[in-house]
Amino acid sequence: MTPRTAAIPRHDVSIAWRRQFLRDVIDGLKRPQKQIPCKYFYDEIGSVLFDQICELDEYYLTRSELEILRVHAREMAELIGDDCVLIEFGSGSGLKTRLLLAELRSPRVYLPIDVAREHLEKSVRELANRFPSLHLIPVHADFTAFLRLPDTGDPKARRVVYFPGSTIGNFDPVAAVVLLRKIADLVGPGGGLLIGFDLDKDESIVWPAYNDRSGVTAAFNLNLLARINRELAATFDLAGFTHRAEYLRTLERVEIHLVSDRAQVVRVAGRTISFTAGESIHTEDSYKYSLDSIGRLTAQAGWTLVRRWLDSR
Ligand code: SAH
Ligand code: AVI
Repeated sequence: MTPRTAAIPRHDVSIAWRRQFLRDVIDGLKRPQKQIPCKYFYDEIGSVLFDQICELDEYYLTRSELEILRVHAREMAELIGDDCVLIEFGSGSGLKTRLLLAELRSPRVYLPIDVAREHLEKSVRELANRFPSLHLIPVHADFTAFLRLPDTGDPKARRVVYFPGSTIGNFDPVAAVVLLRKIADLVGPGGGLLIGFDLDKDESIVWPAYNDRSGVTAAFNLNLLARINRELAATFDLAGFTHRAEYLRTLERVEIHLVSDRAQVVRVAGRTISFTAGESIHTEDSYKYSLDSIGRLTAQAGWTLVRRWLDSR
């Protein structure tokens, strides 16, 4: 049988992506605390590494959220209602998507939005084979920049955004409110949001999730420099940088850095960037929440909490 996917057109909003990547990297590396936005982790290799992270014993987030979905997806689907337009933010491998789609009644159309093009295409191919009657519109875009969705031909259908994985935690609280407001605008009055937040927990659980024994998270972090070498003609020596992840409880976040092991100079697209020994590039934050902080954040963005589900732990 011919895979249905050959006929799935992708909606592409990634105009001038490379130029934006270069600008963000140069701007970020010129700051006193060097930084690179974490959305650039997800090239083809980074997406595979992220999937490996999700399978690590130490990375409790995926397991916990899958448990929540297995137990409660039916109830979630009932609250979403029949005939919805489902829009997923950062759909990744689509594993969590399948559990929700299996319970949804007659969804009109499913629009996964992701910056990782190859990953998006692969997950959409798998979904198309699993849900042959589902209307799929993959959207290759940066959801922080992206505002207009393709016309789905269902102006009256309820729009619901699905945003699992605690990807919201990769945004600082101000940016998170901006993004949640943007989602409210996207779904319109009466629309919905099903979102995953990682709760704050003991350091003995959080720290290993970002410092796994097999070094996959370190490889994921370092791949950012490899990607910059590949795509922006840079000269990062990966052996000269070390992954560092710390749980800064007072700031309610895990901070991830790449630390320069020695004084060194790197060229990026013709520009020179200097590092002192021990200087770092801040590559990601992963915020952890309390039930109160989730309530405050979502209320600030104009959302009313209808229901929440926790895992057994
Ligand atoms: N939802 C999945 C994947 C989470 S990983 C899960 O819960 O396991 C984060 C996903 O969001 C990745 O697939 C990444 O490519 C995507 N992503 C990160 N920043 C993004 C952005 N600004 N715009 C679109 N997709 C983004
Ligand atoms: C996608 N995001 C929620 C992950 C997290 O846990 O913050 C990304 C990640 N970074 C390192 N490990 C996983």
